Amino acid sequence: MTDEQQTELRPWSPKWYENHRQTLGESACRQLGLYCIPEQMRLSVVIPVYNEEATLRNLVDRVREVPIRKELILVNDCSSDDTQRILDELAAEGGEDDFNRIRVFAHEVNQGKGAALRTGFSKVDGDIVIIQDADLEYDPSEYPRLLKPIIEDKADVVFGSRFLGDQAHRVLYWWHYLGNKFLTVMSNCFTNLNLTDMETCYKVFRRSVIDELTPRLKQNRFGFEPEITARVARRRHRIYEIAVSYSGRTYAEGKHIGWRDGFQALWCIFRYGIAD
Ligand SMILES: Nc1nc2c(ncn2[C@@H]2O[C@H](COP(=O)(O)OP(=O)(O)O)[C@@H](O)[C@H]2O)c(=O)[nH]1
Ligand SMILES: [Mg+2]
Repeated sequence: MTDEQQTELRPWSPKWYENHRQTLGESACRQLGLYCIPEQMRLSVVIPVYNEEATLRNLVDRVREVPIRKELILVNDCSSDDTQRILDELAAEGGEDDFNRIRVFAHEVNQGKGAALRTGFSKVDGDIVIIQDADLEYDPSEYPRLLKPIIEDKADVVFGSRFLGDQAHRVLYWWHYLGNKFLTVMSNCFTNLNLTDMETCYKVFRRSVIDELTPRLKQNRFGFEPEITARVARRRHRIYEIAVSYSGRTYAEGKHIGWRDGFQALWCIFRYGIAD
C-alpha cells in the first residue's frame, strides 16, 4: 500500500468510513459508533502539566497515536522536576509533523490547572478543543467517541463521565468518589443539568465556546471545573455526556488534588451558580 492509500484509509477518514458503511450498513455503523471525521478538521488537545515527568512522554505518545489531525498544546506550570526537558525533546521531535503539531508554553510561577488551561485556550487554533491531563488516568483512544456529538452537530460541549457505562474503572478511594458525587449533585442543583461527573478531566468544546468563555474564566486551580460547568450551563450550550474509562492514580503515584480543592470547588459552585 502506498503512503497515500494508507492516509486515505486512516481510521475515521471518509474513505475508511465509506468502506465500513458498504460492508456493514449504516445502522450497524451507528450502533458501533463508526462515523467519519472530516479530513481537514483539527482537534486542539490542551494539556496542563505540573511535575509529570513519570507519565508525560507516554501520555503524549498515546495522544499522537489517535488518528485525528491535531495540535497538542502543552503548558508547563513551572514544574520543578524534569518536565521542561521532556517538553523540549517532544517539541524538537515534533518538527514539521502537521498531523500532530506540538506547541509548548511555560509559566514562570506555578499558578494551577485552571490558569494553565487559560493559557492553553488562548493559543488554540483547532475546530474542537479537548482538555487532557498529563497523567494516564484517561485514555486518549476514546477521543473519537467524545467528539462524535459535536461533529454530528448535536452538542456544543461534551463531558466524559467516569460514572457511566461499562468501560473499565479502577476501584479506588470511596471518600473521593463520594466527594465527586456530592460536588456533581451540588453543581447540578445550581445549573439544573443532570450531569453525572462534573469534575471529569474530559471536557470537549466547540472552538466558538472556548473563544467566548476564555476571557471570562477566573479560577486558577481546580475551581476551574465548577466554574466552566456553570458558565456553559448559563449560556444554554447543548451538552452531552459520554462514558469513559478511568485508570485512577493514587497519591503515591502523583495525584495532586486534595480535600482543600473540594472546599474550593464547593465555593465555586455557589459563586458561579449565583452569578456569572
Ligand atoms: N498547571 C497545573 N497543573 C496542575 C497542577 N496541579 C495539577 N495539575 C495538572 O492537572 C492535571 C490533573 O491533576 P491531578 O493531580 O491528576 O488531579 P485529578 O486527576 O483531577 O485528581 C494534571 O495534568 C496535572 O499535571 C498545578 O498546580 N498546576
Ligand atoms: Mg489526574
